[in-house]
Amino acid sequence: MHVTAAKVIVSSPGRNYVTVKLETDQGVHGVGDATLNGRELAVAAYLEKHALPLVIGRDPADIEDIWQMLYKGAYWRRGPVTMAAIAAVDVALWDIKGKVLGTPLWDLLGGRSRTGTMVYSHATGRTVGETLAKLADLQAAGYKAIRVQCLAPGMDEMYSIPRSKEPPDPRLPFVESGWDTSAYLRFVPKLFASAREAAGDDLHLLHDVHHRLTPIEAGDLGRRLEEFRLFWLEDAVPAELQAAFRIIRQHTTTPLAVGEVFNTVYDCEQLVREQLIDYLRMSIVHGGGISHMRKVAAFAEIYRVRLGPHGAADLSPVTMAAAAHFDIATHNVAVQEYAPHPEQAREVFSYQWSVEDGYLQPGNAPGLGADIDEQAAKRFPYERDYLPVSRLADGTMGSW
Ligand code: EZ4
Ligand code: CO
Repeated sequence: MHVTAAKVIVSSPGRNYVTVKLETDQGVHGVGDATLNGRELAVAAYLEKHALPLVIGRDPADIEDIWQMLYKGAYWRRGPVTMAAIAAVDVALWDIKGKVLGTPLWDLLGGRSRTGTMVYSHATGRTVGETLAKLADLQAAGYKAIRVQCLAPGMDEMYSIPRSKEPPDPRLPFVESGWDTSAYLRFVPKLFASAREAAGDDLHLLHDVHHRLTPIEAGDLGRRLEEFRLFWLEDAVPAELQAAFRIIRQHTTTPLAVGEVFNTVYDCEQLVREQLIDYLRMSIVHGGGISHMRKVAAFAEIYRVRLGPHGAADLSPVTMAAAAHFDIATHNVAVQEYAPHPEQAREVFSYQWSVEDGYLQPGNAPGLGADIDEQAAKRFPYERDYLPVSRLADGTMGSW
């Protein structure tokens, strides 16, 4: 058996997605997600011009060897563009293997470790009232874990809060100005006092700081949130400096999560080995695919670190399919982020996974149980889009 064609499909059904499709001489094909939000075409070019020509003619059964060939053979290792490209090929190969063997991926990965993977959804609002109303709706819909985000007083825009106005020039990043650390730090404990009171004791509450604090500020926030018993505090600081988490750990027992931007195990090696975090947020699409994430999970398991993979809407339904299989099979997965995709994505992607009563289920179709409709994808051409950038009140560039 060999790969006869390898395509990159870039489409924008509500937002941009980059999808790899591998075809074989046996008529079986596989798909993988390569979306890197705001830098989509770099991955598409990496795949089209450099990686995919190396995959054509190979036996798709040899997943590990193809992974190693793409990783080591490039000489230039790691990085989000390279690893998203490798991930897409890897997932498509696992999809083909499952279809050839007539087996869903969760079965190939060792069978079920749980009956369903708990997901967390997002309660987000511009006011506390609006946020608590969403929290109540999601709780009523059966979610067991909910991330709570709300605009702090005095700010008019904030990450993950719906925009109040559109960018002045859609070709440029939307500038989110006026980030005020002290207003945010004063506000968040009040928000969680209200959220815990409204939600009761059983619901898991999460919060994402989105890389905005210094280590000592993060330690202070974590300490003041302890009484509200968060499931986790995410991305409290930018994580290029893994040792920074030692400072946070010295000050708080609030569980810490980080890693949605990590690409390989080397990005979290110190965090895991020193047990500086409780949850690792790496995803299949940005973490080198199923093959690399299996190694990451096994390494984390030794140190009692659990996984809570990234699952924002910029991770396509194909990544969510891969996650559904990986999560149910992997012993140390604790929770999976889940954000609904734009409605038009259903016209381009078909998939078997589902969220039922707050749990993610992979379905029983052979392989991934997900596919792309190439004709439908053509109706949604790529649209240039950027992530916002953040500025402090005095105009200094901040972290987003
Ligand atoms: O900002 O997916 O936890 N989720 C997040 C996301 C990320 C986006 C970046 O593309 O922080 O909303
Ligand atoms: Co996040």
